[in-house]
Amino acid sequence: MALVSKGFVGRRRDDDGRTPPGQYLTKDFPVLAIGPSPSVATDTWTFQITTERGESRTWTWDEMAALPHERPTVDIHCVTKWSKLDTTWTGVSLDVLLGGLETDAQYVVVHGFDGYTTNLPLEDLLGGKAWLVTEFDGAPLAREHGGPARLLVPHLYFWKSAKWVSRIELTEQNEQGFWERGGYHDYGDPWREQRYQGD
Ligand SMILES: Nc1nc2c(c(=O)[nH]1)N[C@H]1C(S)=C(S)[C@@H](COP(=O)(O)O)O[C@H]1N2
Ligand SMILES: [Mo]
Repeated sequence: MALVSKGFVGRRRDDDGRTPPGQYLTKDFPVLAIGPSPSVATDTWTFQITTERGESRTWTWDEMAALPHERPTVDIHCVTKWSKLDTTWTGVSLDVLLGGLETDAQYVVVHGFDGYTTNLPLEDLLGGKAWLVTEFDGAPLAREHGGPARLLVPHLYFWKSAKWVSRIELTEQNEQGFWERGGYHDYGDPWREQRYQGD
């Protein structure tokens, strides 16, 4: 009698291989932050991009709202090991915000209104891979998740997606942010399990 175990052919997962190594899927949306959520009013909100040459661009809430928006549906992966599939956001592509900027910078430091910082290569904000988002699931982004506006960089661990985003600083050198100084990885690719420096 042939004994055929499904285990031999690999257990089929319902995620089609969309869960990076070491991650589990959740339907919840956990909240993680280094401190209390700052209160950021949209009537005084501004978002700024500064370059290594000392140039800057600033948008008010209404100016940001007037830009073309996209509605990406993406998977997100937190270094604390939860992943969430098919999350839908509304926001402005970083390609729009960075377009035509004169810079030789290869890195960015992203700043939040709570004093949070995180670093990544400039390239990872370009090419349809990153958004400044103001809605989750078709509703205004909740304050605990970074409302009124956060960065969304879903191809990297979620700590790179700065909540309450205030400024993106273009830098020539790689300058570490809050978690990166604390030992987390400078790049943070979930598919290569780049959780900590040296991974
Ligand atoms: N401004 C700011 N952004 C932040 C953080 C923070 O403390 N402050 N925490 C980061 C971390 S560690 C994670 S995992 C995600 C969590 O986002 P969530 O609370 O919406 O799940 O936000 C990231 N962005
Ligand atoms: Mo995190």
